[in-house]
Amino acid sequence: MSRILILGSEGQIGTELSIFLSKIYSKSDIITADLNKKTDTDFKFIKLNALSYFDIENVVKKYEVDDVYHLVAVLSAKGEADPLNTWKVNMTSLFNVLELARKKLIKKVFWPSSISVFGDTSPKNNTAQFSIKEPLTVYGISKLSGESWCEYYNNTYGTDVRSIRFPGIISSKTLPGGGTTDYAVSIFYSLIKKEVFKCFLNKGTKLPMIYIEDVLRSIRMLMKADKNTLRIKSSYNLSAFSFTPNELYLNLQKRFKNFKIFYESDYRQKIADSWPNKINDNYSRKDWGWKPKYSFDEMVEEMIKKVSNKLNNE
Ligand code: AKB
Repeated sequence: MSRILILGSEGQIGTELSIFLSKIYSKSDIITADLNKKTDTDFKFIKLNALSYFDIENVVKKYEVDDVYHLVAVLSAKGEADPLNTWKVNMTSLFNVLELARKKLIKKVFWPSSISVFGDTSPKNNTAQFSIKEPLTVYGISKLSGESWCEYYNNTYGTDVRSIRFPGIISSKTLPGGGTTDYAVSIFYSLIKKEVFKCFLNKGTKLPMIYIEDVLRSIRMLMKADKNTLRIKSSYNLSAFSFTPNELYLNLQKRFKNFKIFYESDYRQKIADSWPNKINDNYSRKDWGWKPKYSFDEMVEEMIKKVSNKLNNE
């Protein structure tokens, strides 16, 4: 069994990944790390800045870490407020982990990329693994560059770094911080709180999305796969379902008749408009058997249950 380190453990993916992996690994083999502890989980927690190579190296050596899940990132919308800092955070933290792997201090790395690597010149529908990529945001530029570096480390040093281009992630434990797809999470909070929802994207903006359970499963499947079957050394396209704000609203309104929405798009509209409507994930399906479990409807049902429970227990 490997010992794992989750960097960015208190974020949207990290808070759920640690719990998910604790069903596979023994709890004592999971080390979580972030700038600050935000959740009430009782995993071993290290306060750490992923920009410091030596801080990560010390943890890796002290706890004899095998695999690192590197989830630290400034997302697409927030990233635009301070482009140079976004570049610094997203790239320096990645290099720190890639260097640990190159030096053979760790065995395997997982690093998430995103649909933000695509841009206005990419095909909108059925966007393929190797479609044109001209990202609009600093976040997208950092993810695309990061993908190339992962591929470089894989090819040049034999580093085992694996990556997935995630669509918008819908989850209930921790709110995503500063993404363009965040409306699809916050809408559930407005619904349960009986508030009118103000949507920052236009009603017809179709985007690829995925439910967190499928995100966790995909990470596990890719990390478990035989390295020799993985043809993509940069990052794998991944798909689950796509919908517009209006389709999500109508789905919710079917169940909650009085729920109201209004649309007031802002700077995030331009970012969303540059992203694909639907992703082609043939390489993931062929190379490591990817198939999503959650449909749009199932995600909606789960989110209503989970967000209701969460708010009732607050
Ligand atoms: C964002 O909106 O920035 C993220 C993403 C799609 O990578 N959720």
